Amino acid sequence: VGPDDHPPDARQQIFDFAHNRGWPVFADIGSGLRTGGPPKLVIPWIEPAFEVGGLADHRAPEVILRIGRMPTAKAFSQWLTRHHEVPVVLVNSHVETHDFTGTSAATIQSSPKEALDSLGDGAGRDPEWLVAWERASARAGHAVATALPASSETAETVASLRQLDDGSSVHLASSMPIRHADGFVGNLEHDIRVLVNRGTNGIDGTIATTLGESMALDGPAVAILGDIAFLHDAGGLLAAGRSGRNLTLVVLDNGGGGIFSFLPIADVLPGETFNRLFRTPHRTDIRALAEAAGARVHTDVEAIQNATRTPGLDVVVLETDMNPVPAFRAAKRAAGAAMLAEDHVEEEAAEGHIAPDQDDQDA
Ligand SMILES: Cc1ncc(C[n+]2csc(CCOP(=O)(O)OP(=O)(O)O)c2C)c(N)n1
Repeated sequence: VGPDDHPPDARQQIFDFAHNRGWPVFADIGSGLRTGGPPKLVIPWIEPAFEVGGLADHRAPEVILRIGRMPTAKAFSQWLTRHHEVPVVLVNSHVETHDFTGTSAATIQSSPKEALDSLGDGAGRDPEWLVAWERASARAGHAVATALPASSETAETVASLRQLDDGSSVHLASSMPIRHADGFVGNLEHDIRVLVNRGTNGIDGTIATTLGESMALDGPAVAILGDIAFLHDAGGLLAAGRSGRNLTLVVLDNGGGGIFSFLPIADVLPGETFNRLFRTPHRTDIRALAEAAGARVHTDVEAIQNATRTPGLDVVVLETDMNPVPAFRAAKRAAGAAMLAEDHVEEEAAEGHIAPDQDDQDA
């Protein structure tokens, strides 16, 4: 299930549909299906599961029902293009097709509710298959919890989300915040609303968008965004400060565009050239800028919960490693290997047949 605004009744229907058939639900963090204590058939580890040699290669599905936009996890769209033999039925209530991989065998142009109703009851149920996925998912959660370096921006994103109270909304910005959260926060007990802008994936207007979200929704509004996205919307920051809305902006300050470190060219160009042309480190004092907009400024993740409980604008600046790649890959490898354990493929996992470096993300 991809990132989309699925209403609560559609979410419940997706859970029921999957439960009746014994299917796992691979849910993007932007799908709304991973918060508020979802059932364990919701598998949040899409990136490691669909990696080359991951569990989806060993337990390949006979058919995929893809609901909504393309999930964020790069490994999933790459898996689809490697597995043309697996038919994908795309359920899509939008006019656009959202199938840039060109892998859908059929499209049902309707809401998930109508589509699932039309698919009838769950003949051919295989409970063992679902249990195997659920157990693999639990193992992945434990593996990620121990494999994530504490100070990495992946861990900071996960910790930030865990600070949020029920009833909050959180905007996950392009480029890395949504990927950290989608990949490694797992399922959340907290009843928070996750908002993402998938499609053009621009870094522009992130603060203004979050301000708009805070006006449309009740409860505290939060954004988790990179330093470049923050600076790109300095005008939105000033408006947020003037608005009087309860807004908390969590800035992952990795000194530039962290996503570009995933590009193959990062390994080829001399560091200085790569920085100048791709990473584009800024020299702006983020805290001073936030204070100029009237924000209270904090520098640790524990400040987030209190900030969301206090009216007005708060900016939490978390300084992280310049290169998010090692922690991201370490977590993915650990989760992928844990999913494979117990599934008659331990030897291959131990031999390192999970390809670690297939995750060059599209900026
Ligand atoms: C409006 C716009 N301009 C340029 C880009 C290309 N772009 C993609 S990611 C990125 C850097 C983002 O840096 P930052 O906000 O610090 O996030 P990080 O990659 O570190 O998570 C840029 C410039 C874009 N997506 N949108």
